[in-house]
Amino acid sequence: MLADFDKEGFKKEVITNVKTLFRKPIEEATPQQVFQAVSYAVKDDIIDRWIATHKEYEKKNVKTVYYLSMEFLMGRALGNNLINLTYYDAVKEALDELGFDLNFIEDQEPDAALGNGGLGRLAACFLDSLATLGYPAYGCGIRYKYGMFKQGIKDGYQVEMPDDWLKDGNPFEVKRSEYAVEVKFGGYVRVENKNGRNYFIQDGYQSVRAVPYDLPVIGYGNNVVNTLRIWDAEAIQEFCLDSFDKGEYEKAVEQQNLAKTIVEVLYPNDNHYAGKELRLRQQYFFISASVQRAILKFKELNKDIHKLPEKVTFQMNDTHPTVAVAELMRILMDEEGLEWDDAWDITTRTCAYTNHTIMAEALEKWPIELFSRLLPRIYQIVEEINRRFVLKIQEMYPGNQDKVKNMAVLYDGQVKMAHLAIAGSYSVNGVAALHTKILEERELKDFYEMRPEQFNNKTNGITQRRFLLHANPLLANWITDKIGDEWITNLSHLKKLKVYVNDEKCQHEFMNIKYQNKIRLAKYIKEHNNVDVDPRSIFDVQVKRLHEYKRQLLNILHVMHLYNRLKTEPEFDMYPRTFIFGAKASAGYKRAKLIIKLINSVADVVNNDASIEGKIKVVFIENYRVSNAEIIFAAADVSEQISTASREASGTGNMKFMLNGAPTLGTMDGANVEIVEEVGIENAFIFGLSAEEVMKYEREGGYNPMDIYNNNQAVRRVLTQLIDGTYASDDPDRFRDLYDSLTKEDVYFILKDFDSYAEAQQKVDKAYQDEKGWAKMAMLNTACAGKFSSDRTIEEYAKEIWKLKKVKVSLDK
Ligand code: 26W
Repeated sequence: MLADFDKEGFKKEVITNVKTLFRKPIEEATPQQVFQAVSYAVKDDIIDRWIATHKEYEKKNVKTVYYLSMEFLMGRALGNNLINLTYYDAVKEALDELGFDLNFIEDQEPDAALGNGGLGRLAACFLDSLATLGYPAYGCGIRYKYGMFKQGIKDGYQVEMPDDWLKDGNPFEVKRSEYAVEVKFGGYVRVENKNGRNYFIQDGYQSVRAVPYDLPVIGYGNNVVNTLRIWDAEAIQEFCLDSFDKGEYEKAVEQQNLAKTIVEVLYPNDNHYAGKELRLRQQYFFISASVQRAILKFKELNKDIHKLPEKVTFQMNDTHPTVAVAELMRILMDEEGLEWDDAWDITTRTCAYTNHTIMAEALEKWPIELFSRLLPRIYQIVEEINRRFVLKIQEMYPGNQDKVKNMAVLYDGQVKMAHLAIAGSYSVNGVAALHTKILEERELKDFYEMRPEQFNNKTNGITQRRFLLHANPLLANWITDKIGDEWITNLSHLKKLKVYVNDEKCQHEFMNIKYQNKIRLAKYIKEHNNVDVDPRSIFDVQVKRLHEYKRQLLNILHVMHLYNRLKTEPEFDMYPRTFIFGAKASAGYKRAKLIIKLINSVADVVNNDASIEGKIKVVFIENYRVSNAEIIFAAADVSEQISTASREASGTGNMKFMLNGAPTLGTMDGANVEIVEEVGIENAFIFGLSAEEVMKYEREGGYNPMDIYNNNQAVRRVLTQLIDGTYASDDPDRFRDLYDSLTKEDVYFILKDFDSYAEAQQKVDKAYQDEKGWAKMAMLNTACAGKFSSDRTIEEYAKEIWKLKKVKVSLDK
């Protein structure tokens, strides 16, 4: 796929852009300005494809998926756009000739961090795959002014700083004022009878203008450019400065403030529902805008609204966009004039729902009082959905009050968003085989029994374009040398690498690439954390959101245990290991923040103890995010995926490590199960309770952690060190909360799994010292990663849920 790239023209355009944007010759431009100028030049190349793609979609009147998501964790755009345009190397060369290093220019771009973690990054990978496969799709979300907070580490503690990602402007976005729509909040519903039909009219409301900004999503080498549409809020009435009428003035200011607050900031909670009114406002804001716009677009090309399900699917990314069900009903009835049954039939053939978590504290349940006050018309519709749904339950299970209690949309004074999503959708899917099984057999059992055909699994995936081709150019080139470049758009080709895993020369090459990537990461760590790490040590990595169920605490307790052994067992030896952590904790999640402090406190002690001769290093990488993740995955030797079995719906970091040749050290949880299936259990380090075992303990009221405390000296020792000042000499009680949580309940089975984890860790130590064996294992992980491409996932969604057709786009010259 040779790109028709005009290098000289491009160079000229960069120079011109610097001049027109910044009134400067390029020699005087700052790196940020060069980044802007380069991005605008690249955007020029994107625009024609973008227009051509949408022209083709319109011409063919294609079915389109609207991926509705509160979060899109896109990371940086420039490098990825160049990769997918297949211009990366050519632009690198052009910039070299202008005296700039492309990598350095890429580093000037702030991450678009409009997401928390797994769910948001999955949405970003899906957009990449949709465009690459040529499927018509929009991502619909919010243009948060502030994305995921920037994390600093001060004195070992996390501090949060605002992420002002738009401060220099976003060169790739296009504001589309012509597509603005109005979104209404509050007020009351008035009924008006016209020609014998009741019309419901919202009055006395406050409203905002939703204005879309479009970002291009570029398919790999296929001229397709899809759209990520993120909504900004503006006041309906322009602020009228010369209005001295007090009432008018206040109203104008109020509207401005309402608009400003709605899109101000991404809620930094991951897997934890906080029930904030502003969050519900955000949800309705972007859903109402997206659904209104989608219907208007549909009507441009189609006459009969009944055909909507043939042309549109709204895929709801978790329950956050679930008001879409009621909003679509509202539009179909109040604006299109359909009767309930007709509208409901269309809605339930248009909406589909993905569940991403079984964590009870993540379930969204809005108090009816709040919901009905903020969204009076939507609430009426939800009430009617509930009334009819409950009737259906009673019809199927006469006299069974438990079923109603477990499944109703409205219960206990709350609107249960998951129940609304299931009632209003034709498809409900989990994100890994084990997760879907748990949904069917436990979490959503009653719904599954009522309508089993509605349920399906779509195991998550990741895009190899970002997480191998862009993140790990050395390995990408090596793979292409060996098996050609088809893996870029068909990852199953990686299995051709299997013939090389016993070849010593290949093993050397592969491990040497890993070593080069470890040097790159070591340099990053030195620059950003000022810690020296030895690239010859094992890089053992756990990077993900900080959450008790993900068990970073198990990892650091084990580090404390290893340190104890080095200090007290003269015959104990281990291969040098660098334990690398990266994690943001929700700002209000105290225990998670304390775990970060513990990791840093252990680092302080261990890293500065010369007596252990550098056998253990602990590093906490500040501000873990998509852009540094790319460097981290490429450099990892060991992938820590150690969640309590049954808790991690899928995980996607596990797949990124695997693709980059790092074996999994993990529990049989989420997609780890499928990773082991692909690579073979002998090429992973599996430990701990199974999901079945965990769930059995839970049914029986938990287990007693004191049994382990009393019988396991190593565990007792590290627990005692949590409260004796070993890692908190200035305040020995600092970590008491962690001690208490482990000894009283240990709801995440950390002590229960400790021995099994330590044993698996010993196996890692031994396995790594067998150089050839390790190289083979690492290569097999890469070779067997084919299944975990988001291209595979999206093909499954497109065929089985969305029924989309691929579109080809050519550029008329
Ligand atoms: C309402 C607060 C809230 C915020 C975010 C609740 C739930 C969430 C997300 C659903 C949490 C999340 O990111 N879940 C992760 O989704 C990934 C993609 O499917 C999975 O790989 C992870 O296992 C799952 O934790």
